[in-house]
Amino acid sequence: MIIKLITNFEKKLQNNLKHIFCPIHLSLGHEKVAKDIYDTLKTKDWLYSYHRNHHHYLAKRGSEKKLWDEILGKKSGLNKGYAGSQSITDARINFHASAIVGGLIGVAAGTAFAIKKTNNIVVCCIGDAGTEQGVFWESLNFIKLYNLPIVYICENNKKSVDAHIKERQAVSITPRVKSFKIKTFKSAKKAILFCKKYRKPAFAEIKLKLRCAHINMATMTELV
Ligand SMILES: Cc1ncc(C[n+]2csc(CCOP(=O)(O)OP(=O)(O)O)c2C)c(N)n1
Ligand SMILES: [Mg+2]
Repeated sequence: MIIKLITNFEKKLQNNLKHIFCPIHLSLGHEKVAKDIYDTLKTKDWLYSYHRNHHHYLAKRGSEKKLWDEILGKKSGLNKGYAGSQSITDARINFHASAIVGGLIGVAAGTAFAIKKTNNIVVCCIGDAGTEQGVFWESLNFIKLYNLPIVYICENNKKSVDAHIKERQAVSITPRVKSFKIKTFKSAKKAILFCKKYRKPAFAEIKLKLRCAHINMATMTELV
């Protein structure tokens, strides 16, 4: 059901590109992570996302209508049409996304520190290129040191724009995360359930294939 909602939403965007003047990163192929988020996270749990975020937002039970209007730059949009697709925020459901690769990794760790004594957890989704930001490794040290209730989910589609992971990374991601003695998983759902039960940090690397272009963007000629 949620997977279908996401797939239909993204395909509808693909069919309306001529009305969209912000860059959009569709999540076709990434839906299974969204399903795990939908099945496990509560409204008060925190979800941080990145430029490819529509599936995360809809899985957090965000408003389909407000997201649609936002991407179309309307006043009725989630952030009054100012955020576009990439940097959306919905404080009502503790959801934030950023266009900056790795931009919210440290914020997520800080949030986990702040909410440690509540019953809620923090989930932070990143792409494989997110692990190439130094803040990711600094944050792993921090969350392990303070044993924080946070899950980093890496959606590894092996690509950073057009660069394949083999051209960018010398060593696989999960073994490096394991060296921090953080529990690692291949399933987002299992990682989230572990974090909820033991209130300890976890990491999940999900290998995916993106089933669309990296980005869709109206050309400058269409804009003028
Ligand atoms: C700090 C920073 N550097 C570069 C970019 C340009 N950029 C936008 S998307 C992207 C690729 C990101 O790849 P990944 O995190 O694996 O996510 P994917 O698009 O594959 O889902 C890059 C380099 C950016 N947005 N922010
Ligand atoms: Mg990628």
